[in-house]
Amino acid sequence: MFRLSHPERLGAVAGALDESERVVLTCHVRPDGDAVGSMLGMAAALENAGKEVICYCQDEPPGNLSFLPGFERLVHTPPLPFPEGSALLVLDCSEADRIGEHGARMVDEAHRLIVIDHHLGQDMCEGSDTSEKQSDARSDDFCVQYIDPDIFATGALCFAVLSQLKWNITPEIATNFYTAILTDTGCFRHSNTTALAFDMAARLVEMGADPYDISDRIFERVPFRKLALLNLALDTLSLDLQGRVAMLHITRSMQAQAGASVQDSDDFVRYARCIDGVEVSAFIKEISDELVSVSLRSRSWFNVAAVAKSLGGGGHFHAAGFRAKGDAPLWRQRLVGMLQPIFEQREHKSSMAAQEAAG
Ligand SMILES: [Mn+2]
Repeated sequence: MFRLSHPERLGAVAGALDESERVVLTCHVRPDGDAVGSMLGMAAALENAGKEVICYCQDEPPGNLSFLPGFERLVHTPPLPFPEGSALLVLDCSEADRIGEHGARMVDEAHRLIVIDHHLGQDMCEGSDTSEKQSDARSDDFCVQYIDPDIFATGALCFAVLSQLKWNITPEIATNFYTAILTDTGCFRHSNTTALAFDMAARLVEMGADPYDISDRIFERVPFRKLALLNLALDTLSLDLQGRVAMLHITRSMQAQAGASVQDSDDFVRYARCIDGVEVSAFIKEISDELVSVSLRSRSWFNVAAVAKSLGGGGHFHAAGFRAKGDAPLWRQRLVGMLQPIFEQREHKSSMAAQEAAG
């Protein structure tokens, strides 16, 4: 139905799900629309196929996802000891540690491991073979995975798997997968948006997803306190390095003043990113007296994942982050210092290229 790379892996994952009678579904920590949508969509499909399901995610999802059909399925207590004979379906995540504190043990105790993801992570099948106890007891097909970093959302891979199985896509499932695709493509604005994203979205709308209602519930019901916090954060917005870098931050006292929750500022980095001429943007959030979390975004050529990685974090080329000791003023200064030589190097290279072309 959909043309995707690695059809053999898609087939293996579809087959493994079909064979499993009991499935524990899980995703990454601090779950987003793609993680939750994928999980709830797959849970409904598996249950409709007569299987027993448990949906576990360590952290509470953002409140604006609570309208998703089946949201009440989510449990935050780890299913341990792992239910006998159950498969573990890991969605939007391919590292045991990213599942959370209990991820490694769940992977260790699962009867079978099935991974569907689009992150560049570790090979979970390889990782799952390391303990000796397992290699004897577990067959070759203990772990099957379908990981495609070129695909915009895990929900899209799940949709492809269900299509392969020819399982019925109900309006509930369509709503969850549409949400996964909508949120992970940034409303079809991110660089990962392809014709397939629109194709799948159109099919999901035909199958019962309501695009107006979903957008309304996710993006147009912002609590007032969030805008109060944004108001304070925008006061800190500034440009550096000739307008190519934009930064903003929030302190703990700003959060207290606005009565805001930690999640209320999750997307603030985009207010720095959207400024004309800005290549790199940063949002610094003080999460305790000693600790900040930093979100980095870039527009075109700048690899923010490399910067984040050098500071113990990670992410994608255009979107990355890290946590570090210190406060917001310190990290604003430090980041400018780190970014400046990279911009200078780029300038140097392009002026050399221009000279060569001229001479
Ligand atoms: Mn995702």
